[in-house]
Amino acid sequence: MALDEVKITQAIVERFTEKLKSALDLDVAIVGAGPAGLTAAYKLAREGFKVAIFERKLSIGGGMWGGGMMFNEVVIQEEGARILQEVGVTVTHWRENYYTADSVEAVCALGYAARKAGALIFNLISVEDVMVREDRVAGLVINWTAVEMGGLHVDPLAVRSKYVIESTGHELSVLHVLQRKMGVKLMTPSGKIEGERSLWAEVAETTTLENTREVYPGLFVAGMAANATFGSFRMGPIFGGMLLSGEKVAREIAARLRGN
Ligand code: 48F
Repeated sequence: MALDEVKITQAIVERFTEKLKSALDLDVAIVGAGPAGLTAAYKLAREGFKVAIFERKLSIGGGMWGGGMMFNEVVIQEEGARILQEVGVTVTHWRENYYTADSVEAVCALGYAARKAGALIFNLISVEDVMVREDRVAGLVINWTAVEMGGLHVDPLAVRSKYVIESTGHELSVLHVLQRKMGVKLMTPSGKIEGERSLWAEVAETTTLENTREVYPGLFVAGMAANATFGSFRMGPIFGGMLLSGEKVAREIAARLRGN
């Protein structure tokens, strides 16, 4: 049968529009498709919640893609290895509590698991602000990354969600906007973003989990963004904490959504 370029175009436009329409009213909107965001999306979608991730870049995976300094292997501890194995990644024991995985395989598997569980993943869309109601975050303000990169004056669109997860890594881009525009008191020791500290893997891995929590009503931080919020250390290319953080934030939000 003859191929019609306009039908190809129609198919893309219609299908994408259906996808975007179904993401306008969510249980959980996730900002950033790094390992923490992907794990959270997978776990929440598997429980039947309506979830979408918005990722600024063309590719998902955030800082996991490139392993350590472009050596495309990641290190995880036994606790985090369980999550990678759950989504089908081959995890190999190195020594003591160090396990390794191919970073490309890990990103692909996490993304595939999240999609197959029902989470929507939108790449090339940047979150430029949040939507607020009274003293609560009530959704996201989104725009094309191309608009952001071009510095174009184009108004954004909005997505409603019961909860937002910020998993934007070191950048912590959304919370910075909320703090700057709303001058709100965050649930941190100083009431403000505490800021990320230099490299200390052992402490950083533990605190990532402790810092994975609600920082403003309706807004949770996960992954490296959690440590940047609460003033903890960076950890370099060890990823167990990121995966466990995604799992924890999913568990806590699921409990709230179920009214527990
Ligand atoms: O940085 P990233 O991988 O965050 P993570 O899941 O994992 C951190 C590790 O990669 C590593 C580390 C631990 O071993 O220190 O850095 O916490 O992924 C964050 C994603 O968020 C996207 C960004 O492009 C990246 O893919 N992102 C950041 N700001 C926005 C955004 C935004 N405003 N809108 C949409 N996506």
